[in-house]
Amino acid sequence: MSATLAIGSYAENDLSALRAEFDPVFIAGPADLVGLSEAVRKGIKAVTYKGHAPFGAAEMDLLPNLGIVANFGVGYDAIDVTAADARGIKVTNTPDVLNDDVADLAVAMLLMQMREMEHASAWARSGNWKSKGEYRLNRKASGSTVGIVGLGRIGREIADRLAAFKMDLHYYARSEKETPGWTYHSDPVALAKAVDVLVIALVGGASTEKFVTKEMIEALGPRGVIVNISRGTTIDEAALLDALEQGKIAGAALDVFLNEPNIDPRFYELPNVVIQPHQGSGTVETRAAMGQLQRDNVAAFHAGKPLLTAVN
Ligand code: 8YV
Repeated sequence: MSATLAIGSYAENDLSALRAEFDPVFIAGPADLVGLSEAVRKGIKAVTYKGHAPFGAAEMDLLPNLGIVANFGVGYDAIDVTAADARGIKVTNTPDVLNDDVADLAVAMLLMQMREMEHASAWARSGNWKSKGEYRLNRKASGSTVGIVGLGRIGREIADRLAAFKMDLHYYARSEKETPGWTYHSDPVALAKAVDVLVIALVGGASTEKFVTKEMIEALGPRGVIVNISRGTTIDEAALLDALEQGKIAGAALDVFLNEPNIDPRFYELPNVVIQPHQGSGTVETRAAMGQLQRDNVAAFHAGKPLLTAVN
C-alpha cells in the first residue's frame, strides 16, 4: 500500500519521477479523496499537491496519518496551514527556483503593455504594415517610475531587472528593506500616487485579499499601469475592471485572475490589458526544478530528515 498520494495534474517527467521514487496513488484533485477506500487513505503519510483548489481541514481529516503536504509552487494559499498546524502536518513549497521566470514574465508583460506589442504584432501580421504603413507610436517604458508591491524574493528580482531599465524604483513592504536607494512607502495609496506603474508581487492568501483597493487603483491615475504576477485575489478585481473600462488607469498586464481559467469575460473586451494564462513559472526548466524540490521534500520526510523548504 502506497504511503504517498499525488494530487493534481503533473507533466510526464514529474509523473515518471513520482512513480519511480514513491509509487504513489494518483488523483486529479482533492474532490477525488472521498473516492479512495478507507484503507488507502489510512496508509497515506505524504501528499504531493499541485493545483489551486482548496486543501483544508476536511481534506486533511480524510487522511488521518498524513504528515506532510508538499506543494508544487511557491504560493501555498490553497493549503490551510493553520489546519495543518493543528494536526501536526508539515507543509512545504517550492521557493526561489521560479524567481527568475516569474520576474522575467513580469518585465515582459510590462514592456508588452507599454509598447503595445500584441497589437503591433497583429498590425504586421494582418498586412496593415504593408498596406497602411507604420504602427502608431506608443509609450516609453525605460525611465518610468515604478512601484513594487511586496519586495519579497520575486519582487526583488523584478526590481533588479527594472533598475536595469533605468526606472525610478519605489516599493511597499511591511517594513523598510535594505535597497540600493529605492523609495520606501509604508502607505500603499501613497505609493500608487507616486508612480506610473504598479507591479504586484505579494504572497496570496487571506492576509493579502483585495490588498490593491479601489482607492489605490484610482490613486495610480490615468497614465497608470498595473502588472500582477501574484494571485488574482490580491487585487479588488471588480474595481480594476471598472477602472480599466472607465479609463481611470491606462492599462494592465495580468498573469493571474480570480476563478482561473474561467476569468471574467470583461477582460477579453479590453484592448489595453495584456492577458497571460498564469504561466509565470511555466518553463520546462523551472517546472522541472519545482517538481524536483517538491519530491526532495517528500523524500526527506519519508527518510526522517530535515525538510528543505518547510513553511510551518
Ligand atoms: C503554480 C504558482 O504553482 O508557484 C506558484 O505559486 O502560482 C505557480 O507556479 C503553477 O501553476 C503550478 O500549479
